[in-house]
Amino acid sequence: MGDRVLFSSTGAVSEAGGPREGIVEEQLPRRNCLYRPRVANVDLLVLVMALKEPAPDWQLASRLFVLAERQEMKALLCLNKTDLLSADELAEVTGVLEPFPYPYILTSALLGRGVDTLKVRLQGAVAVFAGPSGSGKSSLLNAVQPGLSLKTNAVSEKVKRGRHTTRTVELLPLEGNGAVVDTPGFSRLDFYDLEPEHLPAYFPEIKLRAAQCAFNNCCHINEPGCAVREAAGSAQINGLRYEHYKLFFQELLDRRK
Ligand SMILES: Nc1nc2c(ncn2[C@@H]2O[C@H](COP(=O)(O)OP(=O)(O)OP(=O)(O)O)[C@@H](O)[C@H]2O)c(=O)[nH]1
Ligand SMILES: [Mg+2]
Ligand SMILES: [Zn+2]
Repeated sequence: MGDRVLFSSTGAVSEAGGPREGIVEEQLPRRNCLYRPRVANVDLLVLVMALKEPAPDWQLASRLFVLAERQEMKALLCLNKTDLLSADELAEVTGVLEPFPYPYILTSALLGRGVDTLKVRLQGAVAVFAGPSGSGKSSLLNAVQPGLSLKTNAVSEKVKRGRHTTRTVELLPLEGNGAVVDTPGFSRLDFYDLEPEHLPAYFPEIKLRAAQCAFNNCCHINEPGCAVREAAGSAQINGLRYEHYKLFFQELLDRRK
């Protein structure tokens, strides 16, 4: 899905207003390709994370952003269901997230908050919506373009988790210019064939700082003179993001053993 092809039209129109008939001459090279879901040529990865019901999973967010970096996709975070939080609770969350290396939008699919900003971001792009089940991916897309009429479902009363409502992956054209892919929710994400040494390149804020480390092969774990470790928890590097970096680094090391 999402592949670009060289198409020569034979001129005939199949049905009234339907697509033109023709021949697919050639599949053009893929700029990138996500494996789960399988979508090629994605410009933008939109991670939809609910702030409540279900509770946000920041580690999963960091994992997905590593994937986006590896695929050279731009990334955007939608913090959804803001209507379920008080102003104080919201300020607390955004405080924990600062500094954050990716743009984020505070949204409420229910109230329409942030939807116009999201619309602007989606213009002219092929965007994939990803995130946990029940976070509101389909609801947000319906708010962006009501004609999509995507199926949504209440999260379970008891465990406050989503019910895996979206089950198929579909490329949906947007009014104006652009397309979106709604995807099924997930809660686990694996790093395929990633070497621990390459991990710093996929944390933009770490990559930026790494040039100032005393050793140029610094892994930013416990080396002396590590500029990354020094900056963690400051205005340069979010402390939580650095914890995720260390966790992923160890995970990749353990896997190699
Ligand atoms: N209060 C509130 N509820 C929301 C918001 N966005 C979505 N919901 C509700 O959350 C539930 C899950 O929404 P969905 O859009 O189905 O979630 P999803 O991310 O597409 O879930 P899957 O398809 O299972 O991955 C629905 O009951 C929505 O009405 C929001 O901004 N605020
Ligand atoms: Mg859905
Ligand atoms: Zn370092």
